[in-house]
Amino acid sequence: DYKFWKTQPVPRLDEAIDSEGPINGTLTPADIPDEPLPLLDSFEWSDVDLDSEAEVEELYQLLYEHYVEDRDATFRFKYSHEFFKWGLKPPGWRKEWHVGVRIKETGKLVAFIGAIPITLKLNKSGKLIPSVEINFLCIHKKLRSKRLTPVLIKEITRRVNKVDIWQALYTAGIILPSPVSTCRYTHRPINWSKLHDVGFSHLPPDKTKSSMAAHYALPNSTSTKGLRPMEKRDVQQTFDLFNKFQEKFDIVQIFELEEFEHWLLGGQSSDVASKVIKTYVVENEDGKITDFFSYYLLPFTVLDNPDHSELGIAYLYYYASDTSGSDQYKLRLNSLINDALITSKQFNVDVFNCVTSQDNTYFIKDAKFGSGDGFLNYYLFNYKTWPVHGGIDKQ
Ligand code: YNC
Ligand code: MG
Repeated sequence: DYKFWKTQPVPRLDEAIDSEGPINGTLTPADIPDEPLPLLDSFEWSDVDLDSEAEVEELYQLLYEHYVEDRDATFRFKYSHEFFKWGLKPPGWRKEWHVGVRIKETGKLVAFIGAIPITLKLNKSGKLIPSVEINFLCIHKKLRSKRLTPVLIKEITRRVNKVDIWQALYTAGIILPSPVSTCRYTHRPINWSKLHDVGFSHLPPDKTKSSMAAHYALPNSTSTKGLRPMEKRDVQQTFDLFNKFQEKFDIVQIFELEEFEHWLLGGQSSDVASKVIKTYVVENEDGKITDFFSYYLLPFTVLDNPDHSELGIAYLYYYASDTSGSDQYKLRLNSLINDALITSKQFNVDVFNCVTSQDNTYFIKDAKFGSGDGFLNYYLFNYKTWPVHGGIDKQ
């Protein structure tokens, strides 16, 4: 019955949305307590210092053992050190938004919640909303069901409110009050045999293993003329193309140029660029960037399997094409995505995922993505707006 969520500024599940705007719009930073929320005596708050390799490793270990699993506990997300640098240290990041809880006596990190600054734009009204995105909420398995989550959420809310930000975006697999949008996960097998070996993909009764592998086989080289990895010199042109393309979606994130470079090229970190985020542009004969696509790498740990310990996974991220709105757009998008699949093979990707957001329904079927059993719900904190079909356009 959502004992905690009932007390928060979010729409009830049965609530009919009849207006748009903040749910509680009356507070100022001066109204917010200066001190952290109390914790049980044996625990203490501790900001995780992501500039310290040792502390990144502590966060890595916490999530490696205790973060999100699939329904049957066969797989668990395996976030890398580089992924934390990318996902938690974009321009404007704050150390006090990397909230840890430690056991006082031993110093062991047992819980985490993170926030990063973002700007949301509602394209229908043109409203810009300074917000945070909340991610990486994780509690050690031995401390589950003790109502620590509400404390973590209230504490990060306090810290965010203190700098005069009152809205947040977050996603979860579970249903909470109330999703502004819901997407389905879809999966495009790249290495079908391995997916079958680890129990991710199943052999249909009327098929053979080799026919399945053949069905998903991809050419070795890409087909789009002028396709190449994005470089720093492409940032401005790609940014302009992206901003124009994003206007068609109801709710989007707005980036500064520097943020765009961080999210699409990994910012200054070459480790992030090599291990996490992959972006390709299409440059035409006149040197104009006409299209781009990107995806990030986030493997699963395979739990309890004698032959495999890790599954390579790519997630489709942002893309844009200047053919959007024309008759060629659907075809163009299909060949771009097909090229994305092909390029991902070199990064040991076993399955390529996307959700049903953006214009993804234009290619999901033709590119052989299959519906998964997972859903991704998108939530806004302290903001009411009409439900969005096809997802918020973000990672
Ligand atoms: C969840 N994922 O409903 P009620 S996603 C939000 N997001 O409250 P306890 C969640 N709330 O129903 P446990 C949630 N999961 O009584 C549970 N809850 O109102 C709610 N898993 O707390 C739940 N990471 O501590 C209930 O639950 C209350 O010990 C129960 O811990 C939950 O990062 C969890 O899936 C998820 O580590 C931490 O199971 C734990 O079970 C765990 O007794 C594996 O909590 C990892 C995992 C979640 C990934 C994510 C987004 C989080 C968004 C949080 C909401 C942010 C709001 C905006 C704040 C900023 C505002 C500003 C401005
Ligand atoms: Mg708990």
